[in-house]
Amino acid sequence: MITMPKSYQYTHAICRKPSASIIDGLRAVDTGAPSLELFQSHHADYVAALRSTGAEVQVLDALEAYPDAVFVEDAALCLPESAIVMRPGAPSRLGEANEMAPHLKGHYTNVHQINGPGFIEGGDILVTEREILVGKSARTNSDGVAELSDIVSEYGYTLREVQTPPDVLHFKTDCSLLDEETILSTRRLARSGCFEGYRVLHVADGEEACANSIRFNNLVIMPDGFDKTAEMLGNAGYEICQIGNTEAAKLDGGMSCLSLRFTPS
Ligand code: CIR
Repeated sequence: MITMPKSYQYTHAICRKPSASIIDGLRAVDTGAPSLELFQSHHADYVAALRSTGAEVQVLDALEAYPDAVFVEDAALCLPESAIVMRPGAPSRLGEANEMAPHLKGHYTNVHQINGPGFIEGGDILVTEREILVGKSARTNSDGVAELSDIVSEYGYTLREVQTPPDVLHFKTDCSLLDEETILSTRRLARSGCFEGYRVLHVADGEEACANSIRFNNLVIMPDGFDKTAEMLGNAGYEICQIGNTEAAKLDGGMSCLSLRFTPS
């Protein structure tokens, strides 16, 4: 029997439209307000790319009360057996998790919740075929990781706590899964040794901002404008799809942040 790789073969995704309040989204460095119109256009291209692989993509309405709610990945972790509603470490994003919970209940019988006191955001979680890596960061602390670990161990997963590099928003800001064995990573993250035992492909020097890409079914979806890395991945045999990301990037967002990707079992 052929088993499908659960870490990148998906039947479903959930996205959320950007809201006009996106101009108030969190950012480490202010490089100007994102344009809602351009963000909407990039978002539509992103949803179309997900759908082009045959997945069913649910696009939720914009949430004006939460400027960062377009970055749905941070609100939940979706495994085949269950969904786990996160507890974002950014105070302005805490309420996004409860907004996501009812949508997950539409797909899953088992929906768990991180209740605290710890914090954890989905952007710090990389699910590979063999384990779940969680980077501690300014948004994710040990208590949050421990609470998640207790939940996922019920389903037989091994969780490994690692460290997001200093001044990097999320663990997956700096890495992506490409296949069962392969991780795309910045050199600064790979240097920590957290990917020992995996094949690591490094993003090209100066193209660190494309480390946040996603493998979604047949595609590697990357932000546009990182041609050296795109060429390297193409030569390595991956099917590349590049999507405009200038507006999300102003808010430290990339390809993984814009969707929850899953195959409920
Ligand atoms: C934030 O700072 O929370 C948002 N402006 C960006 C979130 C990006 N999410 C992600 O990397 N998973």
